[in-house]
Amino acid sequence: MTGPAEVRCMLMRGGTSKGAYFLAEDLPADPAARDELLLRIMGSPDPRQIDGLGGAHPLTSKVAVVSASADPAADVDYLFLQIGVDRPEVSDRQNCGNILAGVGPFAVERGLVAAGDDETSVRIRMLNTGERAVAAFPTPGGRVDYAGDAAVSGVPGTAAPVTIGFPPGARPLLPTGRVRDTVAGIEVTCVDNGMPTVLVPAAALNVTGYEEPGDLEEDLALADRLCVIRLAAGPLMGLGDVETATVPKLTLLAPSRAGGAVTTRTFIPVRCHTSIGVLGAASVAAGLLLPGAVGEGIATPPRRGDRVRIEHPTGFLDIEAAVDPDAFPPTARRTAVIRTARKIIDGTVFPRAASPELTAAPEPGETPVPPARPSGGNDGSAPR
Ligand code: NQM
Repeated sequence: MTGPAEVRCMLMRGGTSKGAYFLAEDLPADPAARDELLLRIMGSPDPRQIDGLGGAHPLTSKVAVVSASADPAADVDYLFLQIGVDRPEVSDRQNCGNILAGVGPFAVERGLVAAGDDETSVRIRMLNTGERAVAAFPTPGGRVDYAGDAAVSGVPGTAAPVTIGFPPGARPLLPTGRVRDTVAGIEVTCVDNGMPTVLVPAAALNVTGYEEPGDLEEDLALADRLCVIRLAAGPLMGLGDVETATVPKLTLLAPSRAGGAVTTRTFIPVRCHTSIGVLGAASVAAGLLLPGAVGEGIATPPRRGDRVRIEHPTGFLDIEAAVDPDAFPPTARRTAVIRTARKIIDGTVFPRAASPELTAAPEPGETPVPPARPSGGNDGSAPR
């Protein structure tokens, strides 16, 4: 495939992630041609992504594709794509709430949505899941203002707040239909409040849950157990075979050490997150609010309807979450979060030349090209 020699692109930080934002009309309409082009733009496959925009980590190897929505209930459509770091894979099987934070500002920057005088609110249809979000952010004088005093743990400094509300989704909050499951001999709670997530007590895996992400990634016995749990939980959650998928995520729970509801370490699904995903945190918060879930006895019970503070390796993430645990099945009522986003570069990206040997997906068990550490998922994951 050849594709365009240059593409309009905006590089943005969204929450604790960074990604390349495109108008859908600036990319090939055919998904295979689009994905092949995006691999070349991001510099994948290559553990360093040295020849592209990617930042050599799944949290910085992300793409947002945005277009005006044909749905009258939405202003824009947002498709999230996770670009493999060391594998030539592009996945639309998960959403991303951090990259979502940049979608509203990007839509205004590209003229898809007219800015309000003070603040602009953008209704977003998230194509990965079919769910919706509304993002509100300051636009004084009709221009996006990225400067402000909102702090996000894991991001240096402060920036303008992007307030994101999620109406209840149509997907079941408890994808297995149970508040607890025994998976690979361990009691877990499988929950999906925007991100399919398996909650696992850290102690059940013989870790404290306070370790540094890098130390957890080096624990190969832990990696093996997490892999077994994930592969068994995926089908139970209705996700089918998840061997090459980036979902479900696995979140280890330990008692709070800083006044929050709980401490977390999240695997996405093989690399350990340096903080926690937005929708991942929304799922953890909803899971903690469900009586009988594995967080009981570990988490400090958040009062219903309250802000749930999820601690993570670089601070905390506050989620406004309310569930209706008495409904059958239990449902989420409300979820909201404050993030920040920032335009980093707006311009033209020049994709690496096409070379078939770099973009062909390796057969299972085959070493990715170029030779790189093998990975357990399309997230540029750690050796298995
Ligand atoms: O859960 C990482 C991130 C994410 C996803 C991941 C996210 C979310 O931190 O909404 O934001 O879980 O792969 O960007």
